[in-house]
Amino acid sequence: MVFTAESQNAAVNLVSAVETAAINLIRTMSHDQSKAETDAETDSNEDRFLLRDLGVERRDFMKAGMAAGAATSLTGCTGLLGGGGDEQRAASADYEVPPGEHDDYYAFLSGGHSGNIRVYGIPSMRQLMRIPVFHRDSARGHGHDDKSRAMLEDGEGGEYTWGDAHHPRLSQTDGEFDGRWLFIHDKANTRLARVNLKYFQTDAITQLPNAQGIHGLTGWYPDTELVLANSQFRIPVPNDGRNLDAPEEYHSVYTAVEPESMNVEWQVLVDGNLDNSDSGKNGRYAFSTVYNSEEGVTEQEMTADDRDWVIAFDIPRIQDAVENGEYEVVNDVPIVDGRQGSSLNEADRPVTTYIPVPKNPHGVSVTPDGKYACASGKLSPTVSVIDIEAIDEVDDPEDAIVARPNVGTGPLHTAYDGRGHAYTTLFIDSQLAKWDIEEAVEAELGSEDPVIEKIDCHYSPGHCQSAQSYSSEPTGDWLLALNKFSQDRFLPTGPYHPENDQLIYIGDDEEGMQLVKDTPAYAEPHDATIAHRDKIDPADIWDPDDYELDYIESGQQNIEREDGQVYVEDYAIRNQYGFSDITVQEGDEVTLHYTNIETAKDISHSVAIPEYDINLSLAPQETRKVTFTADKPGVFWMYCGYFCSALHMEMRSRLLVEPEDEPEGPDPF
Ligand code: RUQ
Ligand code: CUA
Ligand code: CA
Repeated sequence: MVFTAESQNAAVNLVSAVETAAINLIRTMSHDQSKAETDAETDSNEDRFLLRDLGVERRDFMKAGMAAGAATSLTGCTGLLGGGGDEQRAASADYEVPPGEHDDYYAFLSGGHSGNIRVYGIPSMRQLMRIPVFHRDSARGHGHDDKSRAMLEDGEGGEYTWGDAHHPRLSQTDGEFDGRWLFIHDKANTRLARVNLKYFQTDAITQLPNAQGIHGLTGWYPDTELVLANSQFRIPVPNDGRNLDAPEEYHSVYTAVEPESMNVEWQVLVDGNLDNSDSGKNGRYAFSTVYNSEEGVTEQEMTADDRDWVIAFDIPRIQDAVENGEYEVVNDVPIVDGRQGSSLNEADRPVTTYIPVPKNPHGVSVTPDGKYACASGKLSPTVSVIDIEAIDEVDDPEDAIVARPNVGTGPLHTAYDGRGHAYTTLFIDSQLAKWDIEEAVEAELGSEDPVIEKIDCHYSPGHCQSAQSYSSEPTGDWLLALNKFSQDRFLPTGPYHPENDQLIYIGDDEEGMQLVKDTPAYAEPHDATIAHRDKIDPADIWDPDDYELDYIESGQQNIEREDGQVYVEDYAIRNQYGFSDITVQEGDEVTLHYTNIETAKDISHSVAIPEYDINLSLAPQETRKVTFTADKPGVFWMYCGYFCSALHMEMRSRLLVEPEDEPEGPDPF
């Protein structure tokens, strides 16, 4: 079954024409929303005629607005795409988790440009916790103690103040979530972070060289031997000022990081630029979509061609190349040439295989049985289904594509239920399409027949993620649609609207999909990983063996002074610190090294210092330290930020900073 442009059915062509018209239309008008709205109401615009001639209704025009991602024409769209209301409220009653009861699943949602991870319970959609990753967070003291501050400062740009976290991935052993780590990337400042799931705490951040705009992320499965990260933006390699305005000399790389050491092991240089990524299940291929095979720098250039690619990375073959010295070293990282013309791709077993797919694909995900990699079309209403085993057998990589169902407009991401169904978000249609994978393989390319059912989403879903879909054992009951717009779904909160994460029950094939809950989300979850609670085993309190700092017992408090350096060792317990005051001199470098010696769970304390911008947060049995310069003389009440007991308000001690020069003037009081 070879896919050609001609073999697309009429529906596909029609929608493609709509897309093209829509993109052209939005291009000319995206600067001027009121003009766009006016034109939507009149027939005076040339492109509008084109849309009408194609038999496209207003609804499609609204969809066209979504197609170009512009802020045009969104108002008015809600009435057309509507839904919600009483039926859903009735359905949700069946899925309430009563007060005091626990959820079945953890959902880890990325926080987008908030830079964090949010932990939800499913099906309640209660937000259980936030895990700060790429930004300072005072409640959890992230970026407020020496270790986490160093993590945030370690980047090439010094201390970055934010990150853009998209694709959370749990570590797996033998294809199953092992509850050890969660990995998340920072698109903004090109980093990879590791969250320790014993403590729900970020424990490592690595800057990735030779890359920019780290986007797609996956482990190399079944055992997460590597974490694999896509670079979306093409840049000169190295990016040191050379080839500034020579885009043909820019490159995108696929980066492999060893999860234990967080060491950058190798990179693969590719043609085009990488978007999303997923790994096969058997330790061989990993896949990335490429939407800019044109290697353009403008939107027009990036959408010029009819075809882009899915790249299949042969990881063992790449590792052979690294072992054989077939690389160039840039910024201490071996870079293997995986471009189409590379000599490494002449051999029988190429390092990279470029599989042509319709223009500008977005998500790619591998089915739970490891058989297929499904690339969502974005600008094509189809999903391209790659038979992973066939990649080694076919002469023409395009022949590895065994299905291409027409699922609807703007397909972005695909998740699975383990019963042979796939669920694809339709950004432009504001829907989720459920389709049958094997039926798609049987059907003609471009056929709508494999689509079983669609459900409205509110509005414009980006990712969808079903329970344990990324592992080889999806549970097939719950699915999250992470919608980019909430529009009219919640009480208005001013010009910034929350996103809307919708919980959909997918466990009953006969009844069909059921929308169960709307949940407003602070900008901006892109993706999620959902794991059964049995897969995650968090600690109640810290085990001091898990950190390097000394544990400070009650009675062991101590102050050392030497050459302008003051090292304080102290402890916190309800409702006091070991020292009721600490005296230092103006200009001293002060280190506070504190242990929370509580053994009861849920009793956290902190050491907050007014006007010194310090909040050392301490979970039970945790030890942390913070270093600062005592550059302001005076009295500073160190206090506990957690309401830890009835005498919490009394839990404070004094930092006395002796002035360098005697204060002048009489006491006014
Ligand atoms: S990618 S939906 Cu990072 Cu689709 Cu956001
Ligand atoms: Cu400790 Cu409040
Ligand atoms: Ca393209």
